[in-house]
Amino acid sequence: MAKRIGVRPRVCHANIKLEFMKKKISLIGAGQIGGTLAHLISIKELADIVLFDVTEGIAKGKALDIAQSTSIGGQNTKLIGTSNYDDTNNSDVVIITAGVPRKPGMTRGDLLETNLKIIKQVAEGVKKTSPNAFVICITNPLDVMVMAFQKYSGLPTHKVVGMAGILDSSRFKYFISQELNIPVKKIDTLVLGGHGDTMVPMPNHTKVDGKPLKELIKREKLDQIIDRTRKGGAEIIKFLEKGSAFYAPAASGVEMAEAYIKDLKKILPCAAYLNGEYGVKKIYAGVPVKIGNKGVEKIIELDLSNEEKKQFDFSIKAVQELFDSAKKIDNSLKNWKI
Ligand code: A3D
Repeated sequence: MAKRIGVRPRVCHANIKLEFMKKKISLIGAGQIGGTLAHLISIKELADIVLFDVTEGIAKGKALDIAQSTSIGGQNTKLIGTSNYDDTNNSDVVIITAGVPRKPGMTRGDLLETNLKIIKQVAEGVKKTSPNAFVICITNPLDVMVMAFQKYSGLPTHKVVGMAGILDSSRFKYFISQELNIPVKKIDTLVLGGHGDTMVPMPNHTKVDGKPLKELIKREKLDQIIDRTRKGGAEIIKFLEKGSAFYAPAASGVEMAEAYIKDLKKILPCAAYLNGEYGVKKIYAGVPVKIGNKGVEKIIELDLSNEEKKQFDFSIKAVQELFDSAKKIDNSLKNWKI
């Protein structure tokens, strides 16, 4: 297959027609999030899509269904479903959702052993077929799965990121908008740290229509919203009984892919590799990053208050402890160096 080199003009017929080569996004895992990602990406015509799953029928069935929906919307997006990694060759972006989701009462850490094995298989497939891709991991437990993927695949750290901060921030923002009866568009906020119960919503860095959040909300109510944000995933799992959230996680993944493909240089909270930033070394955790066509182009270091730094460090400790558990499950993770 020809090497993809981004936008390339092609000449057709007698008239010179410039047709721009589309990007290619491969979705590893065609379950709830994978299918929703494919649908959103096709609606936006962001790229051609390969839906990959070990259960081939799911990938093929969803790809065909979404492809048929483009006849209604008129989108020019190609979709295929497959269980063959060769079909994902030379993807520009790979989004990983392969793995099991939580059931009611489970923590993300309970998924560690099962999903670690799956991420190892996925990393081998992606390394062989799309070593130059921008890889967004969504599989839980998020921060540890991103680290494991990076270590198994050997892809550069600025091209391997995790999706969590956008989702956690979207939940925080939504709850604030509901409480204050203000459109979400007018709220700027973010959530840092690991994607778990120790995540760090940042009220001091939250503005509502330009005003500091703390001037608009009582401490007690704010604490309730922070707690609900931290437990946002579990709240949905409890309602669904089977499976976990997928609409907002997929929308968050698409925002990251779009920032990369369109070189938007957007600042987004993502699980990124820290090598000294925020006083932390050799670990992935949620921080604001600039995403453009080189991947993670910059880690944005915010001034944290003492309390925020304490919470951030506590969250990092939780990520480190879970990664230590991963090393006990797979010895090969011990010897990896970034
Ligand atoms: P689900 O609908 O079960 O889809 C997962 C898919 O992965 C299934 O279709 C499986 O067949 C497939 N799969 C399993 N093993 C492999 C493999 N080796 N290679 C390729 N495909 C495989 O789950 P989902 O889409 O709801 O969730 C996927 C993951 O995302 C889970 O681990 C969730 O916990 C996680 N998740 C993360 C967030 C974050 O914010 C980070 C939010 C919500 C869900």
